Amino acid sequence: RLAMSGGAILVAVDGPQAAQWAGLFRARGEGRPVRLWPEIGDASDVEIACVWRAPHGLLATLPNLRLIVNLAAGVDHLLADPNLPDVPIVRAAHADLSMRVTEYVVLHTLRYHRRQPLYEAQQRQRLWKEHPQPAASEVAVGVMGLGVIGTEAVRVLARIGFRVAGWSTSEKLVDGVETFHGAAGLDPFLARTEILICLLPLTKTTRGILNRSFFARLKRDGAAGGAFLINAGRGRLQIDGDILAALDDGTLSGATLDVFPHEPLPPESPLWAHPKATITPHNAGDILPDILVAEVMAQVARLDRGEPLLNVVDRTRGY
Ligand code: NDP
Ligand code: OXD
Repeated sequence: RLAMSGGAILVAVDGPQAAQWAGLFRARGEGRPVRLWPEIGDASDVEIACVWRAPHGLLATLPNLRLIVNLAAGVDHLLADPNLPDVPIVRAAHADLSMRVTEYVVLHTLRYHRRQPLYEAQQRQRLWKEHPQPAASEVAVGVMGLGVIGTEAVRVLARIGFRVAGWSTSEKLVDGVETFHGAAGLDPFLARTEILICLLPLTKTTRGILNRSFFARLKRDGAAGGAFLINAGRGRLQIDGDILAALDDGTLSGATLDVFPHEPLPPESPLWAHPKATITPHNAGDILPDILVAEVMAQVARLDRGEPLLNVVDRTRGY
C-alpha cells in the first residue's frame, strides 16, 4: 500500500473530458499517481476517487479509498450506486460554477420578461411592432433551491429588480428576497410566482416535482403574461409529458429546459420542435477545470491534516 499522503487519484469520468481531467491531476496532483478509469492498475493504491457518472459498483472495488470527489454539483447519480463505500463524499461548489448557472437562469428569465421569443418571431416576418414592457419590479420570479447556486441566482435577479422569492427545505434569509420553506411554504411560493426557476437537487423528495398539478398552482395573471418554467436542476425533477400538456393548454406559456430524464434528449421527443420550448444540452453549469482541480487538492490536504472537509454530501438527505 502507498503511503497515506501519496495514494493514487483515480479519475473515473464518463465522457470526452476524462483524459483532460487526468492530465490536470497529473500536473497538479502533487505527485500522487493518477489512474484514468478503466485503467485502474492495483485497486488498493487508490485513495481518492474523482468521479462523474462513473459506473456503479466501481468505487466498492477500491479497498483503501478515503475520499470520493464528485466533479460536479449534483450527486444523484453517485448516490444511486447501491454499493457506495462508507467514505466521505465531497462535491463541486464554487463561485465560478454558481455564476455560470446564474448566467443561464438570468438569460432565460430576461428572455421571457423582455418577450424575446415574440420579437424573434416578428423579425422572421420583418414586422416592426413594439409591445408593452412591464418593469422587472412588476414580475415575480421564484427560485426553487436556495443552495450554493440558488442563492447566487436570487441575488442577481433581485439586483436586476425582479420581485424575487426562493424556496428551500430549511428557513433562509437573503436580503431583498422573500423566502419560503418546506411543504407548508410551497403553495404560497407557487401562487406568487410567474417565472419559476428550478435549481433543486434530485432526491427521493424532489423527483417528479415539476408536474402538471404543480404548474397549475403558478400565477398566470401577472405582468409576465403567463407562467414560465426554467429547469436547470435535474431532468428527473420534471415530467416531460406534463410540460408538453401544460404548454399546449396554456398552463405554461414557455419552458426552458437544460436537463431531461433521458440525456441526450431523444431526437423523437416532441419537446425539440415545440414552439414554446427552449432546449439546451445540459450546459447551464460548468467550471474551469483548473479551479476544480485546485479545490480538489485543497480538500485532499484537509483530509490529510484531519481538518473538516467542505461541501460534504449528506447521504441521508441525498444532496
Ligand atoms: P445545494 O445542495 O447547495 O442546494 C440545494 C438547495 O435545494 C438547498 O437550498 C436545499 O434546501 C434545497 N432543497 C433540497 N431538497 C429540497 C426540498 N425537498 N424542498 C425544498 N428545497 C429543497 O446545491 P447547488 O445549489 O450547488 O446545486 C443545485 C443543483 O443544481 C444540483 O444538485 C444539480 O442537480 C444542479 N446543477 C445543474 C447544473 C447544470 O448544468 N444544469 C450545474 C450545476 C448544478 P436547504 O438549503 O434548506 O438544504
Ligand atoms: C452539475 C452539473 O451537477 O453539471 O454540476 O449538472
